[in-house]
Amino acid sequence: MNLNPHLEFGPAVHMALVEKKPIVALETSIISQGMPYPYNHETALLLEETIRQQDCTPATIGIVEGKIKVGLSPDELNYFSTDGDVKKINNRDIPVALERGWNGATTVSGTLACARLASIEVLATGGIGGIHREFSETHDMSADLHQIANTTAITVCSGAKAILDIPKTLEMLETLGVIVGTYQNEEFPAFWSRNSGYQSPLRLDTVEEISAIFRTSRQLFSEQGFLVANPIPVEFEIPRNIIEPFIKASLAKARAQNIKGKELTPYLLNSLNELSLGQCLKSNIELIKNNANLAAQIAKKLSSI
Ligand code: PSU
Ligand code: MN
Repeated sequence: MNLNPHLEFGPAVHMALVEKKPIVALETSIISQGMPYPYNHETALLLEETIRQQDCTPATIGIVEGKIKVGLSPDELNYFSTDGDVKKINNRDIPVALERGWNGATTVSGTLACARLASIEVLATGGIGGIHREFSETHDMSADLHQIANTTAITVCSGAKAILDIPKTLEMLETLGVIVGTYQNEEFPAFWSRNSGYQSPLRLDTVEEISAIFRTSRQLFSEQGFLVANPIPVEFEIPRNIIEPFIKASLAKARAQNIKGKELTPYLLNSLNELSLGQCLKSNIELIKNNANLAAQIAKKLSSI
């Protein structure tokens, strides 16, 4: 057990750590900044339930009054879903949030940093942050990429959000030494769509194969990230030609209103959801659920070997 004074565990996570049972970490930025109420709250509960159904323990991670809470309580999940003042916390913000006693919803980078402190090796999310399409002007590249590279953990996602520059994001993941593979498909997925038009560096067909590669990586290197891209189930996907005009319109609106930095991702997600009449949100929920399910299978496999 980790005795780091900044960490607090929910009772189920505490038990699972003591008994060395499989655990899947979940981020909270997707709840507090990524989805509107009440869908965010329903999704938070659904993800935890999906993980429990695989005999794994969910650990939804956030910062509560200046402590890293690994395994939020039902009341805390409700609070993170409804309070508009919960801050978006990436990896660099954690010490500040703790020192100032904030409540904060962790992004993938923030959640991975906390999961590592708690010795949790598998995380499920929707889409990771990456290199934004206007990178050459803004230099906006999500902190997720560096943190994924520096954490020996498996991040299960549905690729990078299609609002990003997917080929540049893939290039950067290679530069940073991250193992990247797509589950049961050839192409790297584009979040709402199964295919991005870009080949994935690896195709991964089984949970056994994923676990074996991770184990070997862990034996060789103290820090190497592993990104497993899990395409959205076909019945919930939004074809690229349908979503792309919505993305272009949302990016244009963001530019006109000078939306930048931390606000950009939540702004674009919200705009896309409006333009697609809720279809983006529906797909988003389905793909994360699918990722939580795969992450739990991987965590189970890892704990059995
Ligand atoms: N995926 C979603 N919704 C989200 C995010 C991802 O479907 O809200 C969040 C994640 O927490 C991710 C973050 O880590 O957006 C990336 O934000 P930025 O581009 O500011 O690094
Ligand atoms: Mn950014």
